[in-house]
Amino acid sequence: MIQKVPEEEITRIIIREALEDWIAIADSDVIIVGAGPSGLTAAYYIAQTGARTVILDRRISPGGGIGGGGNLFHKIVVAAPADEILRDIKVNYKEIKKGVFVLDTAELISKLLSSAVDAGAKILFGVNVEDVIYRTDPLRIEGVVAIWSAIPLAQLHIDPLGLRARAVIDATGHEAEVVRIVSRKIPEAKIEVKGEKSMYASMAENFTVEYTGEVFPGLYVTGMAVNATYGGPRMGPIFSSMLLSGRKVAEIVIGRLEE
Ligand code: 48F
Repeated sequence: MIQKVPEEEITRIIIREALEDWIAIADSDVIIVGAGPSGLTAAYYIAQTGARTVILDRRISPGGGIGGGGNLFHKIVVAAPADEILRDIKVNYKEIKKGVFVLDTAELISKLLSSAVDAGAKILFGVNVEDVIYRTDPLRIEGVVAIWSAIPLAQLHIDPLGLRARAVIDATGHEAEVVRIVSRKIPEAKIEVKGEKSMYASMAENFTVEYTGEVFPGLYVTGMAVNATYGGPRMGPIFSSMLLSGRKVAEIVIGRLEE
């Protein structure tokens, strides 16, 4: 027999424990917006240092664009040196030729997710980031403004909640949503989002890693959001730069937190 747990007790456990987490994340070291490959990789390396790391994703499933593979074929290609990261998170892969690897989408999602969680990152689903918190003198980003994703979908007029963080990472993918918000709502930040260009896989991969970093004080960008921000091409289902960009932004943010 399975032990009986009355309905009201299940409800109280869920609400009490979830609220404890929300009270803690009202003030974090790092908030990452987006649980795709770049955001999860960044969370894995940052959380290992003991920094209080939170990922918010508007969907109720992890992995962002990983699950779609290439046109729904369940494989992802990765090129060297991103295989270092695959080994860090213990993903099984096949080496097709020197420096070119292929792996299953489900395995990449599950290993990235479990590695980030085991490192100590808190991942919350169904949370939409719709704005940022900013400060002047000096002008900087100091957090995000979030609301359950179901609320804007239902077109309800409900005020969101502000969550403070020492660093905010935009890992929202092709739309660079957080950077776009800053560009639109804080004109004195003088940020222009150039928008992503058409496909040129090898150029795109190097572009992503090269331009990964701080876009504005307190705001960092990783993954496809880099290409959208700075006008780089797309690369399709080769994910080396998503992983390497996640690791690079982690190294930059860890350095800043130590300053
Ligand atoms: O799109 P996504 O996977 O971003 P990524 O890490 O990786 C891109 C690749 O998947 C692929 C590619 C590489 O070859 O081109 O597309 O750059 O994951 C972004 C995640 O952010 C969430 C979204 O639901 C997705 O899971 N997201 C986007 N905007 C918001 C958000 C927002 N405003 N609030 C919360 N979550």
